[in-house]
Amino acid sequence: MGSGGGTGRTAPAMPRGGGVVALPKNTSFTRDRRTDPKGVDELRRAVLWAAVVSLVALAPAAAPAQYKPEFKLSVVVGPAGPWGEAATRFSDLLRERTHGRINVKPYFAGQLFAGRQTTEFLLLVQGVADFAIGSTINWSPQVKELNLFSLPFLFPGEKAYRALDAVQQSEVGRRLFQIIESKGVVPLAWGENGFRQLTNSVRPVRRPADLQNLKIRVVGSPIFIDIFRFLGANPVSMNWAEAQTAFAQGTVDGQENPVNSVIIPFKLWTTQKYVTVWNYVVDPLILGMSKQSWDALSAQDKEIVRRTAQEVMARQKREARAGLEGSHEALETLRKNGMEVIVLTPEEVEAFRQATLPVYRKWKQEIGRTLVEAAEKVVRNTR
Ligand code: X2X
Repeated sequence: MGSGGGTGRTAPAMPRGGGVVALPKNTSFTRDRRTDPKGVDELRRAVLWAAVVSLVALAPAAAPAQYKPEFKLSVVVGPAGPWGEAATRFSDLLRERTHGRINVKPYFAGQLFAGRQTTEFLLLVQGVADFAIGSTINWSPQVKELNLFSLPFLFPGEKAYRALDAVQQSEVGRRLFQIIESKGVVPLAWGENGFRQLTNSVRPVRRPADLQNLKIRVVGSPIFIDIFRFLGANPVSMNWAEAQTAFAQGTVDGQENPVNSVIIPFKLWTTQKYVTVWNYVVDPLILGMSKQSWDALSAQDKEIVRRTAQEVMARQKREARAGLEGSHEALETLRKNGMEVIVLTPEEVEAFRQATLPVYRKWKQEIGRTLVEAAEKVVRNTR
């Protein structure tokens, strides 16, 4: 440090910025720092050096991992309902279990992707979002295999939920997770938006003919445009935030979304009179983490993140299905709020399935025959 001769000033122990860092006793400076700027440099260097030394000395006593102050969690919906509530629960639990090391903040209503919900996956890849509880529909433009769940009527009738779970737990589910991970997002757990049901403000829909010319808002994912075109409707793709304005202004006639996670929390009865329960596609959720953010975690924290994600999303799935799987209780809420609920019979469903077969065939190719056939086999073998 000091270099002999001069006034022999002892350096003060307080660095700029106020941290308390004691300099070694014998630290001295050779120039008067009031008159010699070089002395100031030396002092600064000494203070910095002392700061580094003392930080290193303190390190073992500090928290085992120091991460960024905030981890961002993207969600397309608001805080109400099973989907949004899972975001809050996951954030709270993770903060608690890591003693604040992983401080997650949920960004609801698509704040992080500024309305463009089909870009959520890219935000994760880039590390702009650290986490997302994302719909597989919103991620399907980047992960085309996720269109599997949007193949019309892949999960039929009574066994729909069991068949879905079986597919997710099978080689097909594992393959989908591998594909997602290879693109830069670590999938931690399956959740569920739910089976999507049709609502509209014009007339009850029981047959494909009833959909003729109805203007239906769909997500900006091309398979949905195909499905509704084949059914004779007039599909228009729109982000969820704008869609609600469109319902209120009556510029679209209808939409499709699950009961517990969207229709109820968004009170769609204020703009939509008729619901058709037809389970035409399912919309799983995935709680995923940006690979960049994941790689920065300690092994212990990775384990906590994974366990918490699985726990929270298992509950989320149960809540998304409550009163829908094996019963129709949840539909009562819709009736009570003035909606006319049309539950299609298996024969009525079959007419829609026939009408959408060309879409199924086309998208089976797009997604990949092998993967789709493996899923079909799991569905067939589900009792
Ligand atoms: O936009 C929708 O319809 C929603 C909320 O269900 C999705 O994010 C796919």
